[in-house]
Amino acid sequence: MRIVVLSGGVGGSRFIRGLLAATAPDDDITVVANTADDLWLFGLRVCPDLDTVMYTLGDGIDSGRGWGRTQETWNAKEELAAYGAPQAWFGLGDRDLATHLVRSDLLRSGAGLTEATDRLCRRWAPGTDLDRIRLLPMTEDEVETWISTTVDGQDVDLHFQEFWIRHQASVPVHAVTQRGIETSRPAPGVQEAIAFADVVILPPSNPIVSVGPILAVPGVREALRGGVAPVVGVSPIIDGGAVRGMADQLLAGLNVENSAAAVAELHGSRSGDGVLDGWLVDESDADLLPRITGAGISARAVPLWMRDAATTQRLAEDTLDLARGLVRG
Ligand code: FO1
Repeated sequence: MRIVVLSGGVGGSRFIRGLLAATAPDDDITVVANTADDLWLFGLRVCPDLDTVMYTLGDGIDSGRGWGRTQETWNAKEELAAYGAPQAWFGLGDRDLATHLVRSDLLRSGAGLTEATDRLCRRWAPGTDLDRIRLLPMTEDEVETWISTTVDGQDVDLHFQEFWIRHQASVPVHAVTQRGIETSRPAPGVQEAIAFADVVILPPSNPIVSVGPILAVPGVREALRGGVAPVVGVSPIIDGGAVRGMADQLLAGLNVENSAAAVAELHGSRSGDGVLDGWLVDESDADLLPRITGAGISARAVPLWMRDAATTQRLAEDTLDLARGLVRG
């Protein structure tokens, strides 16, 4: 089976682990990761969602934090703070720093982000889950999510990472823009992977800043809508709250109702001008099923909490099961 997953960082990576447990070794899994979280930091290109997928599947992740490296130290970060460096708010770990140095070196030498990602994965893949997937950036062009907000009475635009890390998503969200998205192109292999897929999955990643940007790269929606693979998503909202991160603040800032049904409607049904064929909600949201099916999206209520390997594998199996029932002619 050929599976494509359009993934953000933490939630998407956890789901992919379950998907690997739920599939056979000869199943072909391509992960298209969000790159709109990326930022320039002290001259280095940092790609949080690509790194989170790579570290999680490559067993280098600090599973407590859900991002960054295990056995991490923060000497460089402390020294940067001592110098009063303006971006010292970013959690730049000493081990993680090596990833940004190697990637930035590759990019400077003319490699695209796809090749740079491939080169980094060669270290992590052998003998790990990362070896069973192909990790692609959504685009090789620079796209960044910026948040229009108000800080100390001043209207200001913040890079998403500054909004999330420095301000802990505690400032108001007036608008979310993906700078550069209009002229971005799908990375090599993305449209082909979607065209040849048997199923495309939207895992429980943030709909605004993780899945949203991938769908917004010109050509991706068209590939999904034109492809034969059913597109099935897993709600990142359970019982009116984000499972993790700041999806609820972002949805509220954009006047999108904080519910599993509203996110499904945001992505839209393929029978309309959207991309979804199926949508999974948590059992606590079963009352939303009629609203979702009414929007032209097949829906099921299943346990959505990824508490451990078994529940995560079960969620992946439920996702594939829903997709099997939707195979399109
Ligand atoms: N998240 C935080 O909450 N604080 C941090 O200091 C932080 C640093 C960081 C460094 C590298 C990296 O790959 C991810 C990092 N993240 C941090 C997570 C990151 O902001 C989010 O995972 C995504 O960008 C949003 O999904």
